[in-house]
Amino acid sequence: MKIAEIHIYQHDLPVKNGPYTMASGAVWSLDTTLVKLVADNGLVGWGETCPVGPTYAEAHAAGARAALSAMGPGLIGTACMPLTVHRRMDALLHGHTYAKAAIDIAVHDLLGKHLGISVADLLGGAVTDRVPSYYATGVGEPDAIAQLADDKRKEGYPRLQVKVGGRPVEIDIETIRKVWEKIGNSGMRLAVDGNRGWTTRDALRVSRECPDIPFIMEQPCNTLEDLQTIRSIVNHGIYMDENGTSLNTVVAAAGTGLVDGFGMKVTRIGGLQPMRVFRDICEARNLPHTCDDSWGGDIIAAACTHIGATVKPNLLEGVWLAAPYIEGNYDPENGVQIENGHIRLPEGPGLGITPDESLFGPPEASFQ
Ligand code: 0XW
Ligand code: MG
Repeated sequence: MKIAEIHIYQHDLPVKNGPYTMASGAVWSLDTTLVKLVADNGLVGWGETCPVGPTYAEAHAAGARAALSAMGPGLIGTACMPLTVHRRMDALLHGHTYAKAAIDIAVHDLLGKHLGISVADLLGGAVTDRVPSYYATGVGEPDAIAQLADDKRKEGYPRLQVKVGGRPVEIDIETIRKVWEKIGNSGMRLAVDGNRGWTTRDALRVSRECPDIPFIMEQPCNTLEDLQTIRSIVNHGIYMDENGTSLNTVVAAAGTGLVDGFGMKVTRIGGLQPMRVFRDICEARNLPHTCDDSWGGDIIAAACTHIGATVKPNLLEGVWLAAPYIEGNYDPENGVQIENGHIRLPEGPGLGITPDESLFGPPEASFQ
């Protein structure tokens, strides 16, 4: 089975009750990119990549489509095998993993359909069909975030991620304390995500002023050097998110004990092929991690859920989806949903999603 056609679509995803606010800025609507691959046997596979605005990571929406268009002609005729396709993409363009991920996801969808198995089984085998999610708040007022935490606990989420940073650290400390007053005795796990927004001084202060609250600090500061600086002087576990840009960084961070776990994005690492390697590195080192993406609709949501379903349960920190912030689904029948804080693994071969193509309009670029 070979790639015969590539179609690239642009689609807007407005933020429900927006904006969504992080230390790096507020977003009102996200610009997502969809890729449709048609194989020489007529089968169709879908991929997606959706940076959460231009300042969260070294990725932006128009950049994804430019990179995909640069690679498009050179991918026609390539065998629909994940590793083969990655090597071909690397021969055509250096870096730009978040764009390559859309092709990678579509190849997994195609291959799963071809073999008649789910993407989770292609990735090693699902261990569950009910995948735990976690809820991520935006940066907000302490009382409002504490109330939201309580609501999400009642809804059944096993884990909460509270966003902090980009404002006086005293307000972050007040928020953490108020959230813990609500969820402290419930068993709900807590991550505090600085999204690179704290100085090392801020991280140290938060850790010293909250010694009784067992949260993990997710990407508290901007750089790897910052994480090295605070590693031995804070009393809280540290997870890497935005700095985990490649398998090379992950191997170094896991191998040197720089972090206690990861927040990982399928598209940032380059798609499901590198994500399964990341999963296995984490399992070898006994490191917990999430399986997320920065944003996106049903295609991304399904990809994250399929890989999440294969993670050793005690190491899975949850699969985050943008679904609570998006109106509607691409697939009106089998769209991915979060119910009681958990996600049902889509059924059927491949990703198990059949998008309503009419939502996307005509492709921005096509290659065949
Ligand atoms: C909570 N997320 C998974 C969604 C936003 O894109 C940010 C991200 C994170 O953990 O940084
Ligand atoms: Mg994060």
